[in-house]
Amino acid sequence: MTDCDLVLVLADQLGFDNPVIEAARPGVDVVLLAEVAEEAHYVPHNRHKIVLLFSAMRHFAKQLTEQGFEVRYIALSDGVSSLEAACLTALSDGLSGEQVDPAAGRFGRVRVCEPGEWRLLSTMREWSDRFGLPVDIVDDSRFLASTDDFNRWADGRKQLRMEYFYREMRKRYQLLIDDGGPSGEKWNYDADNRLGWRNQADIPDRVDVEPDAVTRAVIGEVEAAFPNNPGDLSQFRLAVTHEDAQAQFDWFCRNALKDFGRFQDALPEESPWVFHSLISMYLNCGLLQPLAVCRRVESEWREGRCELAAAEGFIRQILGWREYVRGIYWRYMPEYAERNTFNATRPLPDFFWTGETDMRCLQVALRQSLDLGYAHHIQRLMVIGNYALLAGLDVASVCEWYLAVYVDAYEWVELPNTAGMALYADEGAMASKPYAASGKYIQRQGNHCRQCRFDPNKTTGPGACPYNSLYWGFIDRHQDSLAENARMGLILANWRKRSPADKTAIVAWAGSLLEEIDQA
Ligand code: FAD
Ligand code: DLZ
Repeated sequence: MTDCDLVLVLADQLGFDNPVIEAARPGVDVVLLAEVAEEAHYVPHNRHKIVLLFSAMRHFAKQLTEQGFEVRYIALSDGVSSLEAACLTALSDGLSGEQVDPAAGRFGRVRVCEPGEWRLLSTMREWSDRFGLPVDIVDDSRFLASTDDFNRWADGRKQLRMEYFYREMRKRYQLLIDDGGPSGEKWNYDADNRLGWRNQADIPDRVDVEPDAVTRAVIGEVEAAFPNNPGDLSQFRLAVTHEDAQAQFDWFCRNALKDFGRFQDALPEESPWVFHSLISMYLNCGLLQPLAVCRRVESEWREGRCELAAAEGFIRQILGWREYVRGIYWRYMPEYAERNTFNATRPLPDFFWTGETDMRCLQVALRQSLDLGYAHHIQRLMVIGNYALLAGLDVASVCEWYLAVYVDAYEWVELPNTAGMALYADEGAMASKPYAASGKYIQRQGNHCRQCRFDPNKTTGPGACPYNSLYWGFIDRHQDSLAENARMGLILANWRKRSPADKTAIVAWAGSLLEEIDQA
């Protein structure tokens, strides 16, 4: 058996902290990167995502070569269908004959860092038999809590709640900790981070990354190969290298972090990104590292450049939520993907793929999601997700839509956020209550309603904001199961004390809206 490893690097593992890259030996092992149709087609990925990954892969391959690695790069135009086929192609390099035996080639072993999706992991577990070679699937050490860490924390708890996990993580990494306790003596500043948008601050213009020659070539190839996928590539401005991703994050720290906290939940009509960081797509594919990002934001606070509420709010998202959702995903997969608390099965309306709806907040959020592959958290949760929850849209279809549309979407992070947080389909594993809200919430958080033909102050009749009756219709439909949740008590009591005539009218109006969705 030869000593040479074939080291497979997936498109979302493009960092030098990838454990199989850390262990790879220049001059001995061969690193394989492969652009393959199967990964690009299993959902209709946003073209921004495909361009980001393919261009970042090509840049990373060049960096690896410069560091002395032998790199085997399979491009989309090579027509290799799957990651398995890509491995077989590379394992068979130099072999000839009709029945090529990969085990007879130059490699003694395949190594890969575990993927971020159950689908791919279960396939990879069969590779060793198929290749006739050992296949090492190495733990993904790029996260701040391993799946074992998370399970140790979770085992024996009656309920899992992000807040308690997050506190442990703060202590473990000594982030925002002073004298053994939380900096500022509070663990969580969420209550300071919920301002609605009333033009209180200037939203800074983002600094674009101009596509270089590699990216321009990839854009052309992706436009030709994926003509029907969402994504307006004339607007592609993402970083595709570690340096440019770092520069984007530096820009955020200098220009937007100070306002990130208070406007974290704001819904302004005039900006897709508000004061958000736009780094999830880089963290998720390895162009930025989560701990470095958190430490930098802590130092911005310690050096007086932002308030504690902004730094804590930001660090909580990465050290808390990002790690927590990954823990939930691996703890409960594969059955997690089958959960459907409210038996929601209504087909996804076509406007999810076109953005053609008169509900202004939803139209803005859908269009930017389709065109740019980006929407900030409140758009994903309280505009699109909330609509899907209230309308009882089919859980699997909604999850597939989220996985397809966003540049940062991989199942480990998309599924718990969509099925768990937005749709409450996971029987409360992620969230303590459904994030259901009426049009009043959307009105409070932003300025979309001013340009909308629907009135958030009306619940029934022509011109009434659909979120209102759908909200009460949802509460009415699920009142028995919601009654088991103490946090829903007040809302249920409000509904139950309304007059029978009111309730009948609202439920009937909601029913007519649902029929419209079914007939569209
Ligand atoms: P910021 O608001 O600037 O936050 C900073 C960082 O915190 C993000 O970059 C991200 O890495 C992390 N973060 C914040 N919230 C979460 C969260 N709930 N879960 C995990 N990480 C978080 N995030 C993804 O990375 N991929 C997804 O596919 C994805 N799908 C989502 C689906 C739904 C229904 C919802 C409600 C949320 C989803 N999120 C997802 C989480 C969050 O909306 C995005 O991470 C965030 O909007 C990315 O924009 P940003 O980088 O500007 O984030
Ligand atoms: C998302 C994606 C796409 C579009 N294309 C590729 C690819 O051609 N090659 C590859 O290695 N990975 C790709 N990916 C990312 C994988 O789908 C990702 O590794 C899994 O979803 C697990 O997170």
